[in-house]
Amino acid sequence: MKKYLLPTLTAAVLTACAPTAKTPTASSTPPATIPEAATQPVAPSWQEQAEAFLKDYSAQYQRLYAQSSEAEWRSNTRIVAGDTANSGATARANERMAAFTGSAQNIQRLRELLEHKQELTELQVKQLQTALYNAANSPQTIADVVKRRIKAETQQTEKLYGFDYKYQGKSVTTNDLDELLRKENNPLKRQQIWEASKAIGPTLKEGLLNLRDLRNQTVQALGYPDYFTYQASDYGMSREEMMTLVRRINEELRPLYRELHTYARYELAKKYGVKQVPDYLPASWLPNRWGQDWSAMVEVKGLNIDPVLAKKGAEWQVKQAERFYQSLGFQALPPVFWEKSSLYPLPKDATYKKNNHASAWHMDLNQDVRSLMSVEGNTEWYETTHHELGHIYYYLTYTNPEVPPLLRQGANRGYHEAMGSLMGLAATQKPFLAGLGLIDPKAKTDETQTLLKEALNYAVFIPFASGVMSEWENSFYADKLPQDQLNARWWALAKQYQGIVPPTTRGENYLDPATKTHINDDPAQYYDYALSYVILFQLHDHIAKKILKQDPHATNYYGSKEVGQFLADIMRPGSSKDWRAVLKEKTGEDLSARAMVEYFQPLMTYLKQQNKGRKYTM
Ligand code: X8Z
Ligand code: ZN
Repeated sequence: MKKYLLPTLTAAVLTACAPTAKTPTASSTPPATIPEAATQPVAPSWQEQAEAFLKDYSAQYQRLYAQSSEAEWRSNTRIVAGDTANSGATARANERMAAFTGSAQNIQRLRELLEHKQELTELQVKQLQTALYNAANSPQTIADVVKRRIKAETQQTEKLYGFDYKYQGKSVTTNDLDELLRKENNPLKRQQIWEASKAIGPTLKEGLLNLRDLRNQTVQALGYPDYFTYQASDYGMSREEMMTLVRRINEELRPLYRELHTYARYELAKKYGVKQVPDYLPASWLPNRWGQDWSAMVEVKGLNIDPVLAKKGAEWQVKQAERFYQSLGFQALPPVFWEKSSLYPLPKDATYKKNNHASAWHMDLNQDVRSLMSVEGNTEWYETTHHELGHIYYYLTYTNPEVPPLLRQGANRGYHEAMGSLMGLAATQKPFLAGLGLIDPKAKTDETQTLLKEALNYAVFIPFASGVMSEWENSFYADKLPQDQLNARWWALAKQYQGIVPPTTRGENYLDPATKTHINDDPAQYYDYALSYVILFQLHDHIAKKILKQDPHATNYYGSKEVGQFLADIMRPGSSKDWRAVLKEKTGEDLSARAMVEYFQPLMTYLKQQNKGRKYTM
């Protein structure tokens, strides 16, 4: 999903059209003298005042949001080296947005209205709080800092997605590198591929350090100590509470990870013909640039859909994902999605580049929904396509008259990430694939290997997301990690949480964390994905057992309107309902890794048996 630097107005614009100028404050400041014989107008109640403010505010917010999205879209889909037209237009649109959402008058009015919380409706309070939260991302009391930050973010995006990756002297895409890392068996070549994928790091260092300061300074103006704390507060949590939560999740998955880690070290050493099994996994051995997904290590006979996906092609995958959502009762994607999305890789001879990481956009907080992807026919993109459509259907479902524009968001950010990943999991289970005709339904398949492959995807992700990424960003933003320790800290965390080490020493001349796009353009939020996996297993457990009455390991959601209802009910209120209450109400549970741990429990016996006599190093 895409997150924006949010907005505000210049003083001139404010007086002309800001909602505050039109909102009477008669009840709090009565005129000193009341003209005789004048009929005393009834002062509007706080509820009426909030309503008037929010009506105006939301209309302007939505308009500026759409302009910002449109500019950002262009900046992310057409990256031309040396071009300044797009970045200039994007910076201006974002500055207008910032000038509005962070305006001193808006902030003052929001605070004033929130002082009368007791007299307002819950929906009003939630909107006002959201607007105040948004304001902290661009307070105009420090307009210059905000302006510099907007510029720096635009420049960082250009550097990040304009980078020309080279392998063996030729330009390659990140899709090419990912494919090579999944397939190459020669460890020396693997190391070169991995190193090629990290070459971008140093080019991002100066920009990232600058952004850290600007991001911290921005939110400090409204009283948040640092940018990490600011992002955690979106969940109604302190930084410490968030770190405690992600550490707990990591610990709950740790016994499984320890088995997977031991298993992978021995299996990969065998595969690459290395006699001495290493204590820690060389990063270049793994089929993913950051070691966040090892599922390509295992091929389950009878369940490998890569060949059929390659044959059917990229377009089919997007259409198929849509059909799956439709089968649950969601509507067809609107024409604008097909007309304006950027779904496939650019042609080889394109004179420009585009953002190479998948995202979904709610352009106008209304019906204009688009996705930016580089879909190819393979399992990874098959899942990612389902993931992105999850965002799109979330957007479309909470875009309804009951949900005001300011609350058109996930119950929390993790929910937004969970929906599509859940559908991605469902779309790879055997009964589903058989129903779709993607595999031979009569083929005998090994359930343990299937579960192992899933664990190498979902369980392996947790130490990366809740460990390495979250801890690093917490250090970076909140603890002001010194700039000569950025890479050292990254690899210390990778060793501690993932049991992964770099193939050769990686000094501070590299910046390996910056090769992860989120570090640059989705800052201090990566725990969203860890939480999303935890949530998705909770939802899946409920759907399988309570709705479908199927084994969670072998479900087929296809065509179940009841499953669609269940998901749509979670999506429909957006962020107008408390996220904890939603989970409790829909699953009967609080947020917990219980379902995820239980799902993989049958694998533990197998792994322990496989790992018998092997040396454990974590
Ligand atoms: O970044 C994403 C999505 C963004 S909408 C494609 N994901 C994480 C990642 O790629 O690192 C999905 C799961 C993990
Ligand atoms: Zn996403």
